[in-house]
Amino acid sequence: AFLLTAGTLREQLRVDTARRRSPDGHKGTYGHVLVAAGSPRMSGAGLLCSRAALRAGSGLVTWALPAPMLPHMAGAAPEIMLAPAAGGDWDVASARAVLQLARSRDVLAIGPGLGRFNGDGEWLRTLWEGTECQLVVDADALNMLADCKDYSTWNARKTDTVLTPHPGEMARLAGMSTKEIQRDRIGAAVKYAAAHQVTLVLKGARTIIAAPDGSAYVNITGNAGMATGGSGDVLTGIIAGLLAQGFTGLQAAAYGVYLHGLAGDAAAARRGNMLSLIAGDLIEAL
Ligand code: NPW
Ligand code: AMP
Ligand code: MG
Repeated sequence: AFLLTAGTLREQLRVDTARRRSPDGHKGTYGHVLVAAGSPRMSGAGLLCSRAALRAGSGLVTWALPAPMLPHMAGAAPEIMLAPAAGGDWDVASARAVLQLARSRDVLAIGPGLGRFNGDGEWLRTLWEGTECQLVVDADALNMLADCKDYSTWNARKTDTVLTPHPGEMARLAGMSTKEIQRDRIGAAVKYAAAHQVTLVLKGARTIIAAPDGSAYVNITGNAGMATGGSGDVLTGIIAGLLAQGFTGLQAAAYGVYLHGLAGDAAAARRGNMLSLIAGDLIEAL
């Protein structure tokens, strides 16, 4: 595995870390992210994810959410467009609505704060197989995936897929214990990414980014202040926002993890301590 530094990003991963907005670019130039996340008790996860996608530079962000949440979220972040995707709470039928919304978007990010519901495995399969968007799968959507034991037989995705498990989610995906995952983080990430042809981000101190081709990177930015509710939801939005601007799955995952950690370091420095860092600070520090 390689250490993930600015040099590695530029030279090995071909990420132009100095790139600027083109002077005549418009919001359509920088991609459109659709976020399907949040539920009544975890609305913040969807909001953090959507705001992070905007701060990472996506031209437009639409947040698909259950209709009853819409009046409460309107005004929470005026830059984000809201799209009702379910009549009540999330249900299996809402997959069709999300799929339809995704048709005119570039990236689909699913999972933060979604919760679980009847038929959620079918919900996930409909989006996994049906969308041509680049896909970021996090949180509850990872738990759905872990419960879909036949998912290796699903139609292969045509665009890049990024999975962002923390060690607990990784343990569920791999059918191992959290302790076993932590004992060999690089091995677990590399094996899973190659077997399922996805880019896998195994989070936690020293996040691992593993590519479908078997290569892997170890991130060294970030600090323990980021061990706070919602910081993973922010990472999902950052990676989605980078994908929208044309980065590949591996580039967006590696650059996103690196920037997420740098934002955490900057936010802790600005605050004077890491203990009081909260997830929203990461977004402001981007
Ligand atoms: P243990 O105890 O060590 O075996 P869950 P969640 C493990 C939403 N949120 N190193 C650890 O397992 C999310 O988006 C909403 C080692 C831990 O007990 C999800 O939808 C918020 N182990 C939902 O909540 C803010 C680690 O995993 C277990 C580890 C549930 O997500 C908060 C917990 O994982 C949250 O983001 C590490 N670094 N990290 C909102 N404001 O709306 C995790 N583990 O059971 O998957 O629960 O991650 O809290
Ligand atoms: P989640 O558990 O999904 O909210 O994700 C937590 C995020 O915070 C991930 O990006 C982790 O890598 C990051 N994080 C948590 N604890 C630490 C730590 N001790 N050092 C660095 N990053 C951390
Ligand atoms: Mg999380």
